[in-house]
Amino acid sequence: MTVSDPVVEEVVATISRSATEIRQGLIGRRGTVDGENPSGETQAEADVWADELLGDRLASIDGVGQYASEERPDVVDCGDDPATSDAYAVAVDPLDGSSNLKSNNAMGTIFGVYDAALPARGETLVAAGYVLYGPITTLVIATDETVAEYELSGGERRLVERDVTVPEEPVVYGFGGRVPDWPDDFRAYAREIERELKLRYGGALIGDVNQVLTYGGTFGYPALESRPAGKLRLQFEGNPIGYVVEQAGGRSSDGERSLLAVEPDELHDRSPLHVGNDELIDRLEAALA
Ligand code: AFP
Repeated sequence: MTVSDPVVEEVVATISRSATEIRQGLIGRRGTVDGENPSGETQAEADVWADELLGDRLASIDGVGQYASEERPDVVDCGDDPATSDAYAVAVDPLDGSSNLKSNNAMGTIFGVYDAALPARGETLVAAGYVLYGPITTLVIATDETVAEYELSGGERRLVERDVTVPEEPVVYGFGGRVPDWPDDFRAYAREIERELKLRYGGALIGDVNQVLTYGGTFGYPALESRPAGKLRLQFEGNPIGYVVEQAGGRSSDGERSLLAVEPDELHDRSPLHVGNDELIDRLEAALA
């Protein structure tokens, strides 16, 4: 099943074809480099390599006017300005969860296709999704038509679910950050959820969100006492994941409103991130009100 917009389909096909190569390329790139990413975090060799590989390929697609990555300080202009043309801007977290590389746990590649110049509100997304490097390499793509899941092998993608929806009954939860760093209102909410659902927290947003899409529940990386904006990046993680979960019938929130409605100031803005079943996000927002 291809995506109807030809430029979006080319972006998705490029990421899909690159995923097998990225997975293979993780071997031998598990160390860290001296540099830091624009968020001040240590970079794995694989972070830099995956960003260069995807950047070159995505920036060369006709119809892609901007490429931006969690690993690069600035937007790369690579075609018509999305602000004044029908070109798209592609934002990528090339390797989400790279600290899981050392421990050989799940990781992902996240992408968002914005019909606007970056930084942009999530409401301007026309497609978003992620590759999950798990036991099987899978690809989830959300458009305004549907959310579909594919298995990837040898650069090909095979459709396994054409209408992914968040299950009605929540089963799992995962909350990031350290418990003593949680604000009291969030901690009270978390204590309720912990008594109702099963803990699933793997340290890579993509692995944890895929649990929520598969079993129902909620994932959150909340505002922290030490970091009121939380840890995760709006353009590269919050918006794409918020779009996927909302298109799958769930909700997203920064604690007050849909992540897709948050107005960014800077390309690397962080935001508290909560996604999952409607009722759980309603309760979260009530707890933080
Ligand atoms: P890394 O890419 O540095 O491993 O960070 C992964 C991440 O951005 C996101 O994928 C996780 O949900 C979150 O950080 C985990 O953060 P903690 O290490 O604080 O639990």
